[in-house]
Amino acid sequence: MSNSPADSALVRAARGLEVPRTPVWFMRQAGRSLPEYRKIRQGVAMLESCRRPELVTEITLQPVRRHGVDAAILFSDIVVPLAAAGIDLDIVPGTGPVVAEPIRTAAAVEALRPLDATDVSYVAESVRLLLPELGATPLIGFAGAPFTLASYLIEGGPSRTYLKTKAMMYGDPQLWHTLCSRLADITLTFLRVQIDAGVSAVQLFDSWAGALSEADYREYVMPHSTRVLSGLADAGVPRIHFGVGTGVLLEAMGEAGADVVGVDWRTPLDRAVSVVGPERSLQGNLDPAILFAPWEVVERETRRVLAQGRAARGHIFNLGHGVMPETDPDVLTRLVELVHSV
Ligand code: 1CP
Repeated sequence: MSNSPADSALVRAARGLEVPRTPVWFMRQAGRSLPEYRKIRQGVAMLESCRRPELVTEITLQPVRRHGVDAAILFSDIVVPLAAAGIDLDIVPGTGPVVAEPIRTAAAVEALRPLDATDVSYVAESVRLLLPELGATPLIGFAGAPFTLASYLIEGGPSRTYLKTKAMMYGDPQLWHTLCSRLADITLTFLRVQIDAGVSAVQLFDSWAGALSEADYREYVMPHSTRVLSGLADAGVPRIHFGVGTGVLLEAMGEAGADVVGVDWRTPLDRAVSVVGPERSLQGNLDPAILFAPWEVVERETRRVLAQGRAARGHIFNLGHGVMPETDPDVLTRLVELVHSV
């Protein structure tokens, strides 16, 4: 077992197969919590760094080397395919993605062009450089789901309330569905590029879908995420579907076509199992803020997550959301050792 990425603990747990130990990786494991990341990123803008395969390779490998995690996640961003499709946007330090001309009209939606695989050839190249370096460690590819991408395009940047997003969703459902349908096409192309280049699993990030009720999620969002996930059903790699604050959406997010449902820290994994059912695995869900508590607390909470995860057909240990930049990387390394020892 585990001499190829396709037979790794991560892929096996995602499929509900037996594993020698619970696989663990961290969302945002490559990033500002690592001094070696901060150093190598000096003087290179975020989007530019995503377009340099040698840099992507090095940054993607950093947390694997340092922490001994069971998977790498490609260093990129959910807005990379949008920029590649011609949208004028930037990732502003301390803020996040900022869109020069937010998309709020039919004309703007019409102007959104499809993504061609050649627009993101640097992503395929990065995956190809990474595979021999990673050996048996699986590489996770990812993309943003239509709702989360739409929220950045319509708001023009990060938002707390999603007011403009919801204004379009409720006020002009036809335009909303046209936009999300185009975003689903972009996401599907972006994920296929990564799968064709050799990633072993994919994660669809619908980080902000938790802003919606279940009924609205099912009506306005789920058809588009389902098209993405079901479009990859025969691609041969497990599909992880994640969002934050999605306690009431877990059932629908599983139904959308996920092999693994990602759960944030608010919903205990044993409760998530009773909602998601026995046909899917779970990923999660230690509160990233717990890593700032004394080690005894980290250990107690980690053991609780692992115990609750046993209710699932397969469990991939992760945080409930991304690593915070202020996190002590040594705590992450110790956490990986703990998960492997239980
Ligand atoms: O200069 C920097 O270092 C900027 C910080 C940063 C980093 C390291 C951003 C800006 N993106 C990234 C990389 C990134 N983004 C990864 C790398 C792989 C890894 O996990 O190690 C991934 C998976 C993402 C995906 C991403 N980008 C998501 C989904 C995951 C999540 O956190 O929910 C989202 C919502 C984004 C948008 C984004 N990009 C960057 C920021 C600060 C944000 C969030 C802004 C907001 O609050 O809305």
